[in-house]
Formats: sequence, C-alpha cells, structure tokens
Amino acid sequence: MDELLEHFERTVERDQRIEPRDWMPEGYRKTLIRQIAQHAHSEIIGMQPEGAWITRAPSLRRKAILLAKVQDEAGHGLYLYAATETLGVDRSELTENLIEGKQKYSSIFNYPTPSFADVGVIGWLVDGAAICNQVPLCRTSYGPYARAMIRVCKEESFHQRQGYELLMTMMRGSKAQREMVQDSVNRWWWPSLMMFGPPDGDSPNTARSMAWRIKRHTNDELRQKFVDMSVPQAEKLGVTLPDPELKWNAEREHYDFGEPDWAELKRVISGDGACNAERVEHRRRAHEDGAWVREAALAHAAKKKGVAA
Ligand code: FAQ
Repeated sequence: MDELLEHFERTVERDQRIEPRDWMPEGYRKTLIRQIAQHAHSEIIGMQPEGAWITRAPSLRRKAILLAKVQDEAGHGLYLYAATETLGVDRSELTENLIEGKQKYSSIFNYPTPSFADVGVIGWLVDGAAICNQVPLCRTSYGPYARAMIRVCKEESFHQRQGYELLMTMMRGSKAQREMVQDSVNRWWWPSLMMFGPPDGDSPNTARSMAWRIKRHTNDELRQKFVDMSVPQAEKLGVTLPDPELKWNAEREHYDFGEPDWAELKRVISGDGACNAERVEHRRRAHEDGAWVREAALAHAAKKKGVAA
C-alpha cells in the first residue's frame, strides 16, 4: 500500500498523468468524480439558457452558429461523462444524481436569458470564464480529464469569439441594441465572477485538489485572471462593467475589483436561483422522453449480439 501511494505521489509530483488502471487514493477518485460529473452536468444543463433562443435567432447565420454551439455543449457533456465512467461510475447513475438534486452543476446556468444579447454575453463572459478555468485543466493530473479538456477548450474559444462578434455587431447597431447589450452585461458580470467558486478562504476543496494537481490554480487566482482579461475587452466593446471599485492597481499589476455577493452564490448553489427548478425539470423531462431511444439501442445491441453468437 505504501509503495502504491508513493508511486501515485511521485507520478503527480513529476507532472505525469494518472490513468484509469493506476492505483489512486479513494479521496482522489471521489474528488474527480465530483468535479468531472459537476462539469459534465454543467455542459448539459448549460445547453438550456441559450438553446431557448435557437427558434428565435434573428437570422439564418445566427441560428446556424447557435445550433453548432449548443451541439458542442452536448458533445462536451458526453466526453466528460465518458471521463467520469473511467473512474468506475455509470452515466445513468450520474444523470439520476443530477435530476434528484444530489449532484451540483454550475450556478451560472440558473439565470434567465430574456434577450438575444444574452446569447452574446454568455459567449463572451461565460465561455470566457470557462476557458480561464479549463485551459489549466488541460494539465490536470488525471489523464482522461486532461485529454477531454484539450478539445473542449478549442471549441470554447470558438464559442467565446462568436459571442464577442455578436456583441460587436449589436454595439454597431441602434441605441436600443446597445442598451440591450449593456443591460445583459449588467446582469451577467457578477454571476460570471461567481463561476470560479467561493473565495479561497471559504473553499473547502481547493487545498487538497491543488496538492493532487487536479486543480492547477485557486478560485481567486483564476477569478483575477478573468477580470484582467475582460476589462480591456469591455473597453473595446464600449460597455461598462457594473463594478464601481474596478480599477487598475499599478503596484499589483492587476485590476482591483469589488466583492461578489457570496450569499447569492450560496443561495443559487443550494437550489434557490431564478431558474433552478425549471432547469432540472427540463432535464428530467428530456431524460424521460428519451427512455425509448435508450431501450431501442439496448434491444438492437442485444439482437446483434444474438445474431453474431
Ligand atoms: N456553481 O471547494 P470549492 C461550462 C461548489 S463551464 C455550483 O471551491 P471545487 C461551459 C463546489 O462544487 C461551468 N457549485 O469546490 C459552458 C463544492 O461543492 P461540494 C462548469 C459550485 O470543486 C459555457 C462547493 O461549492 N465548469 O459549463 C460553484 O474545488 C457556456 C465548495 O467549492 C466546471 O465545472 C459554482 N459556481 O472548485 C457550457 C469546471 N463553485 O461538491 C454552456 C471544473 C463552487 O463540495 C454554456 N470545476 N461550487 O458540495 C472546477 O474547476 C471546480 O469544481 C470549481 C469549484 C472551481 C467550480
């Protein structure tokens, strides 16, 4: 046992990958299942806020882009469920956990999308935050998760750019369109900062996950990186970020910014956000409506096996 643990620790220290058949501490396995399942659920639930605009996109071009993006999110969810399955859990069990409220998904997807500008702002800010968080995860210590992240990040970059390009177009449009963009930025800025999780002092999992190199940066480090990246982009776009404390700190060489409302994050995580019930109910209905597809696939597989035997 000591030898196995030593081998595991040496592999992590050398920045080599732990693979599914390698021995790993039970806590490491559990942490990975928790984080990767939460990540997969976020991708799948994350299809809903923007998906609501597919039938109402203002042009064929915008509709094609949005369809492709939402389909990519389904694909990301599937890679991530597959990565979780290498740790010995079953995807159907994870889906049950999600719809029973036993596993979390990102707080950000519990906010509504009342205007088409929200599609652009989700691309710019939400995918922007996702990229900040996920690029370092390409170097996470668990091989299947790290490899899944490489493709996910490439696709997220396209998502972020399509969002920014949509906003640029709206900002060149009418006064009403510019106001729609500003209103959307006002609603999404603080929830986007909350995507990085609670502050480090209040994050029970960070220290352990950093030691195991599952996480490569702390929540606050990534949040700062996101703020530093977003401020010049907001200036170029011509929108105001809704934080009066936001200002460049020459000494730190970073932007100072205000404190997100951590009570709101806790509320949303614990199920009391604007759209939690609706998101989970939608997922439950889709899962139930899709039961016949799963049954048909199983029956087909059994029949083929019978024929082959
Ligand atoms: N929402 O100790 P920590 C996307 C939970 S991107 C909900 O700091 P940890 C792309 C946390 O799970 C979004 N729950 O936890 C896309 C823990 O709960 P537990 C998904 C949150 O794990 C874009 C507790 O609070 N990305 O989907 C949140 O070390 C556009 C204590 O927190 C990922 O999942 C939150 N915001 O750090 C799709 C990235 N924050 O289980 C569609 C991978 C914290 O102990 C459209 N995950 N919690 O009861 C991570 O990097 C980490 O898991 C963190 C949290 C940073 C999210």
